[in-house]
This record gives sequence, structure tokens and C-alpha cells, in this order.
Amino acid sequence: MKKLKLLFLFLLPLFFFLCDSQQDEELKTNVLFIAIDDLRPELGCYGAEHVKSPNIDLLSEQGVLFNRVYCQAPHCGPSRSSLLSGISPLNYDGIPLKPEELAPGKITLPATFKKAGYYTINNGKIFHQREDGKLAWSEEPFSLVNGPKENNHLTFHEKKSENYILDKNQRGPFFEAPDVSDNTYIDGQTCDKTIADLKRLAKMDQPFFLACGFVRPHLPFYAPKKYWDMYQRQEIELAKNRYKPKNAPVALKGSGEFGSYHDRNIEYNSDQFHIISRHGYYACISYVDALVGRILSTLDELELRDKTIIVLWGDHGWNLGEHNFWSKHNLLYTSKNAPLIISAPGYKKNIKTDGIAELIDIYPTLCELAGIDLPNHLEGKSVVPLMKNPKQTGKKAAFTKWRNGTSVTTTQFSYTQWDNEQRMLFDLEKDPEENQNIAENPDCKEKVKELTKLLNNRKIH
Ligand SMILES: [Ca+2]
Repeated sequence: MKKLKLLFLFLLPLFFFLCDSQQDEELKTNVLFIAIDDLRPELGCYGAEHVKSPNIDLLSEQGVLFNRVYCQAPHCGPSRSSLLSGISPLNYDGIPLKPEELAPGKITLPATFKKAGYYTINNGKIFHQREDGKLAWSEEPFSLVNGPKENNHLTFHEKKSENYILDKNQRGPFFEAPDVSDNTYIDGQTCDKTIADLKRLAKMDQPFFLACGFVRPHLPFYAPKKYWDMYQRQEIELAKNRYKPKNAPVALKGSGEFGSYHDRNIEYNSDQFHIISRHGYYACISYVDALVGRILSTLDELELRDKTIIVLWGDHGWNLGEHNFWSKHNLLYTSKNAPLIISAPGYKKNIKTDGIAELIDIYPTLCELAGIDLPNHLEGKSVVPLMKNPKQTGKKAAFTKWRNGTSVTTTQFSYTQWDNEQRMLFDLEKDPEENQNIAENPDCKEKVKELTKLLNNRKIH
């Protein structure tokens, strides 16, 4: 008996040691957080076979792809502020470009991970501006986006681009295709830095939250020639609905973003303009896709895949010539719908879900996946239940705000109202391209009433 007691006393510290090790092991689920600016869900894995995105497609096979995720604002700054602070801008008066404006004093997503003992790194465009949310990072953010002109994402490398400088802001043309290496542009440099960080982080005795933000396919469409060459220009299909929706309210407008770049003497919204713009957007996607592939290969080489949650997201949708609109900046479905893929150790793979989610849900989701306590200010809801059961319907609705308009998306409808009492309603089942506004149809009176109530209730809370 005495021997047994001695053995027990001898084994007790070992037991606690093992428990501790177990806890350490549990803490060490890293996060690789990949943001792709202005990427709409038009990728191979989203059923767009004409877009060459083999690496992101492969990631989707290793995780869960969300078909119905909606941004909270169709604009970089406010969408990122919302996603990273976990608060919707729906009740905010104006357009909050920074998380400090939208959610003063509230802890951001990367800061929550830092507080939980993670080593946090920011490469490229995560927050809209390099100085935003700065306390979240363990090191000075690596971002050339707001840096000196020769280094930022507007820098062109094709000789003839010099002939196309816009007088008003000295920006270059809206596209170019020079024969240069991947790391000539900022995204290639962001990729190189991220790969070097992964190698460094793999040796550290600390879990990491590594954020990597690419600026393409955001305008201007600058990508190495080889990515343009992946597409035959004559095979590029244009939008079928190059006209405004029938009965569109005056409040529905396009974005003026293309006006920030020189048009290279190509007439806006001409056939040639549509073709080149689509070609440029796709080339930029393939460029970023190749960079994503290099990062994921490094993760595998370092044998970190089983210890890392990977989330890949876009900050909002994009109009690629539908309704003759370009870029984001309105409340059409194409502006609201964003891509999201989450690959987490131990979770389902090669799964797609139609459950409704919002970008503000990423914050609580990552906390739950990593086993970190949620700050109590969060407005989003974890999508882990959807990852476990992708057939669930998810949220009842998603909410988006742009200037004085607010919008709600349900499984069947997209409804938007403006402060000036204009409104638009689309039946996404019958009219997925949103070609006919039915808000004023007598048959839709009850539906408009129901969706208005849903929207106003969300606004109050
Ligand atoms: Ca953006």
C-alpha cells in the first residue's frame, strides 16, 4: 500500500505536467488570415470555370466554402473596420473608415489574439490604412500600400504607362501587363515577406496570427504579363445585363472609382472597355492566386497545416460591368456578396454551404475555432455550426450599409431602402441578376413591409 502511495506521489507531478502540455498543445492552433482586396466570389471553386484560381480552389477542397456571405459595407475601409472590430456600421452615422471611428475602445480581432498569447503579424493590406489598429500587432506592420509612391500599389512598371498619367491626381492607367517577376509589385513582396515569416514563426514557441493582405484585384489592374496570358481576350464573356435594372430608383448609382485612373483613351463602358476590364480583373485574380499557392505550399513544407486555421476572405463584392456598373459602392447583390473559405484542423473538408453569414461573423468564428474567449462587444455570430452542418440555413438575413442606404439579404430577397424613401426589391430566385426592381409592385407590398421591419429592427439593435 505504501509503495502504491509513493508511486502515486511520484506520478502526480507527471500527471499535471501532461495536463499542462495538453493545454499548451491546444493553444497552438495558428491562424493564417488571408485578405484579398475587392475579390468577388467569381473563382473556379465558386463555379466560375473561366477564372483560373487553382490554388484557392485547392484550399476550398481542404475546407468550407461559403456561398452566401455578405459584407457590412461595400467599401474597403468600413468593411474592414467592421470585420476586424466585430461591429456592424448599420447604426453608425456616416462611413467609418477606421475601426477607431466605428468602435472606439473596442478590442480588434488581431488584438484579441495578441492578448491571448499569439504572436501577431500584419503583412500588406489588412486594416485599410497602415496606422489603423496598430496596437494589434507584435511587430511594425509590413505595408507599402500607404508608403512612398515608388513602392505603393499604384506604381506602374510598363514603359508606356508613363504616357497615361491623370492630371488631377497623377495616377497612372487603369491597367498594364508588363513582363516582370511576381515580386515587382507589392503583392509579390507581401507574399515573400509572409513566406519568410512562416519559416521564422515555425521555430517559435508561440502560436501565431499571421495576416497577409493582397491589394489585387483592386484597381488598377496591374499584374505580370504571364497572368494576362492565361486568358484569351476573345473568349472573355461580357455581362449580359449592361443596362440599369427596370424601375431602378434614382438612388441606385455606380461607382466613380475608375475615374481615379487614366483610361488609356478607351471609352468608358464601350465593348473594348468591358473586355479589357474583365481581362484585367481575372489576370489580377490569377496573380494573387499564385501567391496564395506559394504561401500554402510553405505551410505544408513546414508541416504546419494540421496546426493552422486558414481563413481567406474578400472585403466585399464587385460589379464587373453588370448594369454597366463597375467596382463596389452600391447595394446590389454583386457588391454585397463576398468570398469566404475557412479551413480548420479537424473540420469538414471540401464542403460548400448556402447558409447565410456576414463578414462580422469571422471574428467570433476564429475565437471559437482557436478556443479564445469572445469579447462581449461582438455583434457577429460564429459560423462554426455551419462548418459542422453545412446544410443549416445560417442567419435569417444579412445587413449592409452604404451611405444613406441600408440593405437586407435573405435567402430569396435583396431589399434596399434609402433615407429619401426610395427602395428596391429583387427576387433572387426568379431574378438572380437583379434586372427588375419589384419594390413598388402591388403584389410585393407585404414582402416590402416584412423586410422593412426586419431592416429597421436590426438598425435599432
Ligand atoms: Ca476592398
